[in-house]
Amino acid sequence: MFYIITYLCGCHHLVASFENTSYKKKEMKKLNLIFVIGAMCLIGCSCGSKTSKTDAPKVNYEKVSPDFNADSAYAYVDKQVGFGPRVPNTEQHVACGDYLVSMLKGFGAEVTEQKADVKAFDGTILKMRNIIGSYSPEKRDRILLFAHWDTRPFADNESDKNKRHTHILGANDGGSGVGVLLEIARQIQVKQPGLGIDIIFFDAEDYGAPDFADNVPDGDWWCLGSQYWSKNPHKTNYKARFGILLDMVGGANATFYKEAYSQNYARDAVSKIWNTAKQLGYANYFVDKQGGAIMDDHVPVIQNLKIPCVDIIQLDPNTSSGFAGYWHTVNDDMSNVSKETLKAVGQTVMEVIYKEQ
Ligand code: AHN
Ligand code: ZN
Repeated sequence: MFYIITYLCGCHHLVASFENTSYKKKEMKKLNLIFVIGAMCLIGCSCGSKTSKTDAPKVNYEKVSPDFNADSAYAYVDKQVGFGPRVPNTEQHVACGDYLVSMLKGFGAEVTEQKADVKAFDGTILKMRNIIGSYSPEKRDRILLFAHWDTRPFADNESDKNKRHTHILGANDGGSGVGVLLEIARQIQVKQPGLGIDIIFFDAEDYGAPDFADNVPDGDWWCLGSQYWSKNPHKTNYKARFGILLDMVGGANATFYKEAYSQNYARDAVSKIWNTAKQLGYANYFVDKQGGAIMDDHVPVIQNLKIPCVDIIQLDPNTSSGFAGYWHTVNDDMSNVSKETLKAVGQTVMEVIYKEQ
């Protein structure tokens, strides 16, 4: 099987260099004091909660964003999965799309639906539906947040051939990013960040040609919804300072490496996100290393609208696909969705957007 994921940075040698740093006395005192306060806080925290040491937010960092509620995000993922697979041209897809529109409206967003017929690799005409929720649409300075909401019509990574035509549930691949963004929408309604925010749920991301398909014409068959929107944005001259794509952000113990297109085209935004995650105590999830290049919804947005975009996507260097073992299988269900991961991603993204001036 051909995977678009390519590990551009195959340098697995860790360069651990401990510099011979000489601190001035005053700075040493300051550090000691911070250490003592830090230790006291840690003792205090460990008595009162079960938060693990590595996941505990850094004591010397004061977050500015509201608390992201992972129970709420989890419930939004579960609700989507409850519709069944959300494959374009199915009634479950229509029902889930209606739910997403009503949720964004309920959270006070200005909602635009973008419907179009797009052609899939096998000639099928897909009734595509991009769903856009805007906050403070009058503001010029904006941040774009996006995720795909459709799920794959093939479980083509199943070892059992008979299962490869099954529509997948897409709890992680389809549900998780949308669940996190719905919770962020709920939070924005309560407290507006300084910049305008657009949340886009892209359709038809995951209808790419499976390996078992014959005579697939040349073309870009993935990311059909984001290709369409980036060539026909809902507002003329649409611009955003940067974009953040959430794809497969619910897996237990997920690792988010710095995806290569993001690193090349949105280096500053990548640094912002990974540094913020570290400050919040989520460095275990947001690994400070480059990952492979993934053809995902951020690529058309970068190419067609020149908006620097970052893909937060779970990469696993230990699997042959580069993604989680249940990726594009019938096992992408709620059992693989972790509230801890949703929290790490949701809080990090919220902190980034509320910090932005
Ligand atoms: C490919 O592997 C071609 N694209 C990765 C993007 C993707 C698929 N995200 C979810 N499913
Ligand atoms: Zn997928």
